[in-house]
Amino acid sequence: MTTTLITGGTVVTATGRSRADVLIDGETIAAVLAPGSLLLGADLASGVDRVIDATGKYVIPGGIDAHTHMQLPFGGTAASDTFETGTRAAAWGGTTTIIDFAVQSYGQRVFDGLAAWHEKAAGNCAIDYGFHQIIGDLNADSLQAMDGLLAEGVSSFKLFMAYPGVFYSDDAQILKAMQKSAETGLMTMMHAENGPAIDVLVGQLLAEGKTDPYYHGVARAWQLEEEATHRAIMLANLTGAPLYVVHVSAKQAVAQLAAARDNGQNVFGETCPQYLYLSLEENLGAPGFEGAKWVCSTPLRSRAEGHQEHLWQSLRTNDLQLVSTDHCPFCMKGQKDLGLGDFSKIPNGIGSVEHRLDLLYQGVVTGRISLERWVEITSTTPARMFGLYGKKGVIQPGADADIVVYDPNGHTSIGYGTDEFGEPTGRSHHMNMDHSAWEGYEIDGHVDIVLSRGKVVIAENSYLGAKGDGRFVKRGLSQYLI
Ligand code: DUC
Ligand code: ZN
Ligand code: ZN
Repeated sequence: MTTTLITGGTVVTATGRSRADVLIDGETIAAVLAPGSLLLGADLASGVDRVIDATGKYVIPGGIDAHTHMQLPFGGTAASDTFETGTRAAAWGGTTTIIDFAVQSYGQRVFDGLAAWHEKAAGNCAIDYGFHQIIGDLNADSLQAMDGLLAEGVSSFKLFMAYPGVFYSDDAQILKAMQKSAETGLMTMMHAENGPAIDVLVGQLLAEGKTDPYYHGVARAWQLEEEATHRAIMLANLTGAPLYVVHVSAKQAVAQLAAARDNGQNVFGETCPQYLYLSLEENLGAPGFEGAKWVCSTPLRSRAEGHQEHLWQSLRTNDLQLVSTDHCPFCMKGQKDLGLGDFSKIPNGIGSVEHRLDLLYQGVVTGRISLERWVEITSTTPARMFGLYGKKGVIQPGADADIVVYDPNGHTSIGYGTDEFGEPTGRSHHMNMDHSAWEGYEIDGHVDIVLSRGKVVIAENSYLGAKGDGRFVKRGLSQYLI
């Protein structure tokens, strides 16, 4: 078994920072030692197989992205990252665990959907992975199957109040699923947008000739996010189900979550980097068909209305608990262009799995969140929220050695790699996309070294891992409930 000592760095956790050395034995953290500690001998460094010098750098628990969609069939095509390409890109960005959404499609049995997801991921991942279960056909058989999810290490399921005819659940179905959630302890995850109302607006806009990507954001109005969020909260209140609202983008939806939490309800919310940085005006409203790059649901919101700054503040005050990516990439050519002339046919999704840590670190640089909060919302809370804490999300003896050495003096230039004339831009990413939603973003920081269960998978700007390094992780019930 390889022993590794990470020395000279500042270990940052959700609760503080200190100079410390981290000793790794095989796949797990063996000790966190004060610098110069003689506890394990006077010259520990010469007794280990590998020493990593982290002087001047942060040593943080590996990122946990609790919301990804690798190779998801959606919108008449499939998300362009496979488990192989997407988890490798995640590793490049300091994420060492993803929780992807296994899909039960309409007409399919829940465990057949779950088995299909295992088949896609097994042997292909660069980092560890878990699954939530999408329930896309909530019938009596599905409700019964939900009793068996926890034993499979799947402790959360997602319902959709949007996408009628695809994943949609009506209020009666949601009520029944939430009763099951209250009974079993499984976390109900909710895509909270009023889908039937959105579909009416989509039809009206298209009939008026408003076909550009911008109108995707107009149709998916914040009122319809707020309304669905409120409805989900009230159904959770009635049933006692723990509720986690995914990809919150509207400040009014946050207010609903905050009020429910103040009321003592087990209600939680995530947001995503796109809602913190990007906007309806600048991105969805980009000239021509360019805005298609940023078509995702919930949609990007108006900057003039102040959603972005409100979301940052909500992360600071814990009205929102964590940041995931909702990584669901599609190429412009052959995928997003399915919606040329009809915004409703643009596959919904943005690729960010590689950039979450860097983009959120910019929040530290700009003073919007603390260093500790950065670790909390990108690793520790996702671990606690979804039953991984202790093994993941923390640097302590016995935890998996999923560790990132982050250089606050480093620099990261994000982009696709070539400009519109095919000339190299000097920027890069590793996701399987023909563009970047984050083109031109400059990050004051850099993911230097990434260890996944003790194995160095990223170092010196090289990928050193292999497909199949990542294992399925069984999750327990949420460790975040009040
Ligand atoms: N939203 C997206 O943007 N893509 C995948 C599914 C979803 O809910
Ligand atoms: Zn969703
Ligand atoms: Zn999603």
